[in-house]
Amino acid sequence: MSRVVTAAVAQLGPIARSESRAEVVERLLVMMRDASRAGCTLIVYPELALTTFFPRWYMPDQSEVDQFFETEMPGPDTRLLFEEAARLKIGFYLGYAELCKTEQGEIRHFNTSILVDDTGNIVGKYRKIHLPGHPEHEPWRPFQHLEKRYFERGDLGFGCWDTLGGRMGMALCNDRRWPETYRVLALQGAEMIMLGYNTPMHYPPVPEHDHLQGFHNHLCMQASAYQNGCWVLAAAKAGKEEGCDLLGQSCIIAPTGEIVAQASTLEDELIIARCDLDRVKEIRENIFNFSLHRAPEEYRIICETPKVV
Ligand code: ING
Repeated sequence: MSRVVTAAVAQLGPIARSESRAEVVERLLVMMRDASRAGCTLIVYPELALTTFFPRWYMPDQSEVDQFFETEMPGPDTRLLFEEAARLKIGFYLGYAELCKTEQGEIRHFNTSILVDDTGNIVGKYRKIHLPGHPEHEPWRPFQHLEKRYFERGDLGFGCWDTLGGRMGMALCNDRRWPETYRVLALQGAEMIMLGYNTPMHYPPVPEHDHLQGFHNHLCMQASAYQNGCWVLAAAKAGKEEGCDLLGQSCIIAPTGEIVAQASTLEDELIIARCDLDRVKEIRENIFNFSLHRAPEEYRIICETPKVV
């Protein structure tokens, strides 16, 4: 019996700074209902899907920064999403800014994603490991990218969960550019890797690469889907958001590296594909049969040093 998961990727258009959580959740619900009507059992939302991409601004006042974070999940505004998911029997991946307290009462800030099953239960959580950008205000930039200031590096590792008909892995945005992300998940048996992203078209440190944002976006994910034999579901926050142009090109990529569905607008747009999880075998049992062909004893340097030796 084939293991086909009918999956949706919900691209979000711009979220204004003034937009409330409730207004954003309503947009998420519209796409969840569309996905359900199309027979989907899973929907992937973008990174930081509940607010505008606030790391673009330098905010010296931490209480202003904290307004973009969720202190509970589900919370008063997001509970609707969980309830509708359970009613429609559809699971979802959601990216959001997580503010949490340790037992010792210290406050932590993470760029987080959760995996919610089709009964509305949170079955998995991931906290972003590859944080791009810079920690201090850099006024030379037309806009900031202060993820290294506002978030701590994730402390949960890269995880996989058996849910929604397959073995699911999660990542967030810049993680998708690093081959280690997918290999660590694939070595845990991930068959489907979900991720959301907010990617400005303009990259201030190297503006001559701006025209390559779309190419690099798909290059990383297509290569990694193929080299690890897994499905990749990628949801963009897209369009001109608070004056900053964000890349769209949300997509669903097969284990062969082929894009099987792609967004064509910079707005809220649903893309859908029937993902046969057994297709991972075409790759995993042949060209990238890890146990037959990998030589980890030759790769030690990858784990022993963060930089060129
Ligand atoms: N955004 C970007 C990303 O990795 C970036 C950062 C933009 C890197 C443009 C390189 C070029 O897609 C996040 N949120 O990680």
